[in-house]
Amino acid sequence: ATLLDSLQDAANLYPKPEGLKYSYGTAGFRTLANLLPPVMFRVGLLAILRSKRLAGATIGVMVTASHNPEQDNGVKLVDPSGEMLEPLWELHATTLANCPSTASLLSTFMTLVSHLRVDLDQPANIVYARDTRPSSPGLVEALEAAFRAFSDGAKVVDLGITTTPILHYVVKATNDKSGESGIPTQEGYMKRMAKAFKTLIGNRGPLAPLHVDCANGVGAFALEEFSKHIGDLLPFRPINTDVKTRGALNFQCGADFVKTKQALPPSVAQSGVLSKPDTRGCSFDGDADRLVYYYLRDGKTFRLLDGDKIAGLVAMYIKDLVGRARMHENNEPLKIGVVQTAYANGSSTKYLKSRNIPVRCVPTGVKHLHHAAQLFDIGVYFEANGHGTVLFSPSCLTTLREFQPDSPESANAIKQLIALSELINQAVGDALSDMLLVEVVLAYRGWGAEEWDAGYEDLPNRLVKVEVHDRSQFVTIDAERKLQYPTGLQDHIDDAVNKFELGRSFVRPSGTEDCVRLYAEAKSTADVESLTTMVTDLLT
Ligand code: 16G
Ligand code: ZN
Repeated sequence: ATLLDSLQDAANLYPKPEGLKYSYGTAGFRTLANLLPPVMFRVGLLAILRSKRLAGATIGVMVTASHNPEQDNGVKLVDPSGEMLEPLWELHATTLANCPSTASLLSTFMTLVSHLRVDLDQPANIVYARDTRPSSPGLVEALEAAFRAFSDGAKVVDLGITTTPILHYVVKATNDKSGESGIPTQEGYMKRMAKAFKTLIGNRGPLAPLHVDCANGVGAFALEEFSKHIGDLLPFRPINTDVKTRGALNFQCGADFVKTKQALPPSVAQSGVLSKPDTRGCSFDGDADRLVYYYLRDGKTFRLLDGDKIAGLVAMYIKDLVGRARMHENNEPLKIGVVQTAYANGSSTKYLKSRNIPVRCVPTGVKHLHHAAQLFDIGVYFEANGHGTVLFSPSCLTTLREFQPDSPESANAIKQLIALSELINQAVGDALSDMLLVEVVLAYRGWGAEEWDAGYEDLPNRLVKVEVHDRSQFVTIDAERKLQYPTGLQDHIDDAVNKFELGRSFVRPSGTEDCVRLYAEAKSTADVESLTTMVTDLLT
């Protein structure tokens, strides 16, 4: 049979339900799992086209809906560098997903082949993985049906159940033939991180036990696997590791719960483990690419250490190491910068700027932060919600490797910077790797969570969802900090904001839900409440 014949037979098994409109958003396709099989099939086709277009470079496919409820699922593609799919191709994904019939799917497929100049005789290489959702195996089958339709055999590797960042890492490492990105397996990743972690902790270990909320998701496996590689250097106390019980994933736990509710997961609160002095805990999300920390001040008051706090901690640490490396005497000084979104707490931005760290603001979504961070020699990026990582530019890595230190202190700092670049996932933020990074900095400073927290005090803030008639009417500019449309609305928001000391507020359409989001911050809690009400009233 020809390719079109086998595609047709396979596609007939995955008809698109009528009346649904799918869209490849900030986090790929994401919706109720039972609506996704046709999408999976079509994503499989696009993954193959993308790989063939890039002469057989390995493309990643991740099946997950991250922090969303268990009944949701989703899928996203990973480009050969380990980054998110190129935006132009997101549109092709949406086009394929919405073809109403097999006939239109096949003709659209062939149109893409010719418009994108895909040579179908090229090889295709795909790596895919899924999270712990009960719907994931069925969705993976739909994906595999697409792969099988190519009789010349797309070469596929199934990583099974693993985290989003591990999949990104494997894609990047598979394509990096220099070997510098590491061995392209989960084990290769764990060993590389463990080695770097040991170098960075040096003789400061063993560290005090760390409580880790795994959101009842795949992070539990990654954590368990990693702990085998470091012995008792950092003893983990895992919580919410139940990946079997239906409905447990992300339910009343995980990074999104903690950040949104600004509270401990009830399971952690009830266990009482954080009430002892000098304890700290952290939460992953359902696919382990988000991380937040917390502790109880005086054993009682919940204190959140979110992505902003992590960025501040890490940027100051790297600045310290770069200073101690004393590289500036023969080289251009390394440029360290931090990338945030409009959601970053105003106090965090001020904290960094007052310490001479350049800060850039970009629109929401990992890919925007990632690209902006690549413009620095060492770019630290974190969303307040806990997505983030640190990128070392290729030239920075070369400079570090070739640098001839003139003192033991400098040599040691260089060694630590190189280890850091191996500890930190260079493809995408990883809760596991970010957690180790935080632990390294705390150990280096001799700090507990409380000392870390003391760096600055968050301004009181509120984030609310507002249902509007048509969110596409809301168009933002200035990295989402201002509205261009609806005309005139921004002036009214500005008037409201100006009534409050340290007031700030912005409105943006959500990229993942049918609503707009309103963020407000101000000097006091009462002011934030008033400002939120005033801006909400402007929207409804
Ligand atoms: C997606 C983004 C996340 C962002 C969130 C905002 C990725 C991998 N994920 O989950 O970074 O914070 O969307 O959602 O880019 P919103 O547009 O609904 O506010
Ligand atoms: Zn996630």
